[in-house]
Amino acid sequence: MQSRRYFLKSAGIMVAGAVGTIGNAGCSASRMAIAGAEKKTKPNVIILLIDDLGYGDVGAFGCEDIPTPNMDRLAERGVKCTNSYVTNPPCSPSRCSLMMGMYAQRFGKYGMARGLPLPENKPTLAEYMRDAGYATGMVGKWDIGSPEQPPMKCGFMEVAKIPPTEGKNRYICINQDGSKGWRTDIEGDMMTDFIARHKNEPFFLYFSPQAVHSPSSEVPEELRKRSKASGKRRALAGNIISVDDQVGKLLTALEKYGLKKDTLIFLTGDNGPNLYEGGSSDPYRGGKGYGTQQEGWVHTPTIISHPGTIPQNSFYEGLMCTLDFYATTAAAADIPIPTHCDGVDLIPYLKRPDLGDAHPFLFWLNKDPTDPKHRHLTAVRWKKWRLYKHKNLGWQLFDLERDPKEKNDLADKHPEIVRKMASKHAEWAKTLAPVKTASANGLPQDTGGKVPVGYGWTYAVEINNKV
Ligand SMILES: [Ca+2]
Repeated sequence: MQSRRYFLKSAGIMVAGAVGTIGNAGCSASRMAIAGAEKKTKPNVIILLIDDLGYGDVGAFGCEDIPTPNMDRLAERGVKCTNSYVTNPPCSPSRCSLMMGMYAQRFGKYGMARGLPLPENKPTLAEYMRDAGYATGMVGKWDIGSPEQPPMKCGFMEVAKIPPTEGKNRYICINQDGSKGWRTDIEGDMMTDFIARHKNEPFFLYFSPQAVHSPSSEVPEELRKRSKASGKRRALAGNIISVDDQVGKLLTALEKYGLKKDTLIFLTGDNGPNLYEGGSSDPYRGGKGYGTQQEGWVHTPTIISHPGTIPQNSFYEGLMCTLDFYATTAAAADIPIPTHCDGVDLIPYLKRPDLGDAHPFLFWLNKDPTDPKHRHLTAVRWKKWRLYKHKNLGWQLFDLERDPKEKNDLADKHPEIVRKMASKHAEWAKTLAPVKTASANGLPQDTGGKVPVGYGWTYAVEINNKV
C-alpha cells in the first residue's frame, strides 16, 4: 500500500500542475516554482482550537462573569465571527473535519467513531502546509484518525509531548524536576517555544489544549478566584481564564518577535460548552451533554485576526464554519485550495462583510449507530433559519434572529422554507459516503492516533525514520 508520505509527493505535483487550469486568484505556476524564494512573505498561521469553549463564555461575545482580556484583545485586532459553526460535533469528528477541510461524512465519519482513519489519498492541512515549505507544529490534544495516524504522521513536524499527569488527573502534571505543573500553562509555554524557534521562517501552529474539557474540578483556587462566576461555573471559569492567559503569552511573543502583522490567527471552540460544567452558549441554548439538539452545541465563538490584511475591531455575521480554516490557510499561503475542500477562503468575506454568507447552507448529520442517541443530529442553517429534525416530531423551524433560544417552532407557518431547506439537506446527504463505524471496520473502538507522553518535543523525522 502506498504510504501517506509517498502519496503526498505525487499529490503535490498534481496540485502544482493543476494551478494553471483552475486559475486560483493570486496564485500562478511561476509563483509556485519560486515558493522557496518568497518564504518570508508568507504569513504564519496559528489555529487555537479550544475544547468545549462556549459562545457565552468569552468576553468579546458578551460573557460578563469570566474575564478574557487576551481573547478580547485578539478580537480587537481582528474580526469577531458571530455565525461560526462546527459542522461535525463533538471532539473527534470536529477535529478530523477541520484537519481535512471537509465534512467528515465524506469519509464515512458520522459521529465520534474514534479510531476511524483519515483518508490517505488527501493531504491534511498540516501535510499541505508542510509541503508548501512551512514549519508545522502541534501542541495539545489530537483525537484524530486511526491508531496509525498520530500527528507526527499527519504532517506535523514537531509535536509537543504531553507531560505525565499526577495519578488520574488530566491537568495536574508532574514536571521533569518532580514539581507539579498545570497542563494548560505547560501547553502555552510549548506554543511560545515553537514560535521562538521558528520566528524566522513561515510556520503553521495548531494549538489544541486539553482545556476547557472536563473535569474543571482540578482547577486551582488561584485561577477560580479571578472570575465573578459562581456555583459549578466558577471552576470552569478558572479553566477558561487559564486558556486566556496562554492567548496572552502568544500575543506577547508575536509582538516581541515583530510577527503581529505576519500572522493569521484563528480562535474557536471544537464544539459548544459542556453544560454539566456550567458552560454557556448564551444568547443561544444548548451545548454538550443534555443540549446537543440545540444551536449551542455547534455555534462557536470564533475570532480571526491578521492585522494589516483583514479589518480590526470588526465583525462578520455571515454563515461560516471550521471547514473554512483549511481553505483560508491555503489561500493566505498563496497555494491552491485542494479540490477536496468543502470550505472556502474567508478573507474576502472578512474584508467585505456585505458579501454575505460564506456558505449559503450549512448541514449537520450525526447518525453513527455506535453513538448514544442524544448525539444524533439532523439540521440545516440557511439565512436566519435553523431547521432541525426532532426524533419524534419531525422538522422544526426556528428564526434564530428573533428566537435564539429556539422556543417557537415556525414549521407550520413556513412550510415552503421547511421544504426548501429539507430538500437541500437531502441533496447534500446524497453526496456523502456510507456510514463507517470504528468497530464495524475491525478497528479498535474509541482509540486513535496518540501524542507521546513525556517532556519536550517529538520530531516527525525521528518517528518516520523508525518505520
Ligand atoms: Ca470537545
